Amino acid sequence: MFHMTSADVETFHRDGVVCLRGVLTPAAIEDLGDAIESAIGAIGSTPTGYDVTAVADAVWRHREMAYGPEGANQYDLQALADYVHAQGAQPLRDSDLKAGGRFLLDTGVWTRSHSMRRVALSNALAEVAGVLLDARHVRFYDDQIFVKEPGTVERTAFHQDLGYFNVEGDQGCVMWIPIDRATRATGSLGYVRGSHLWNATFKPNMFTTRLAFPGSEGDDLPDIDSNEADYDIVYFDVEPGDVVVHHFRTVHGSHGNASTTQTRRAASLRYVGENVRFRRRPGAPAQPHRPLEHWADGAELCDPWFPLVWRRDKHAVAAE
Ligand SMILES: O=C(O)CCC(=O)C(=O)O
Repeated sequence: MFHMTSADVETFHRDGVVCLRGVLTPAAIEDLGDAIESAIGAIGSTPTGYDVTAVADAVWRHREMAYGPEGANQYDLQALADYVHAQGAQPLRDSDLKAGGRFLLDTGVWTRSHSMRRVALSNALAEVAGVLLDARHVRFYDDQIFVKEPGTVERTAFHQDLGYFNVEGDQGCVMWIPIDRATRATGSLGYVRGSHLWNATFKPNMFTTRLAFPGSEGDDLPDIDSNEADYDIVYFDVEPGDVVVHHFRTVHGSHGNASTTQTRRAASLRYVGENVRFRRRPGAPAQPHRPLEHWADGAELCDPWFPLVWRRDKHAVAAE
């Protein structure tokens, strides 16, 4: 079982991010690989799976194209495209790369995949969250998977995760878990050290452009993407098995994938402590994979949609 040191905890509190090496077992890496591959295979037939590259091409290159995919309904892509054009927003691309790869994402894969559930609800990761968040208990909030194929030019605009989540509070972390080797040039995440302490909640942006979602609330994030040198940004060279944990207020983003052979696949798992409450955030992405319409602001997350995965007194509990 992975042993976290007090230096790891201190780094997380100071920087808002810590890279933990060799956390996952080979079986867990294989489970994540299976979950990611089946999510990729299902893009176009689930409510939350998107080929971001195809959408970006439709928005900025071929305006007459239909905004697919057919089966996804998390975003009203036509309305977003109209908003992007009305605002004159530009795509965020690594223009020096030879294009060819796709940026793919999906959300809530754990609701469909046993393999994802095995990893996301495991004691190993839940305990890491519990210790870093100094929590009495930990609930799993949700997941996303992010894939950048070789030659993906789309960057992930710098952003803060809290603005995308329907919660309020401070006890939250996100584990970015690559199952392929990655560096800054091939899409490893960059984190602005200390940004979790900026005392701001930023508007969620659309990832492929810096533009915030229409109607979203919060502060405007400065243009970090064009001015990386002005910020203290750390990129980790990662290997399968590593887990990079950031506070859900830490600002982060990634470049495209300059590799010509190596895909960059990652799962992003989100955990919250007992102080976090439900809060419907205007402009945050819809949640078609789970029924949250009737939730009231301020409600505790005591519900199987936010499985209890760890308790300090018991160390581990079976998921509710
Ligand atoms: O993998 C990416 O490019 C984005 C991941 C991300 O923003 C996250 O896990 O919060």
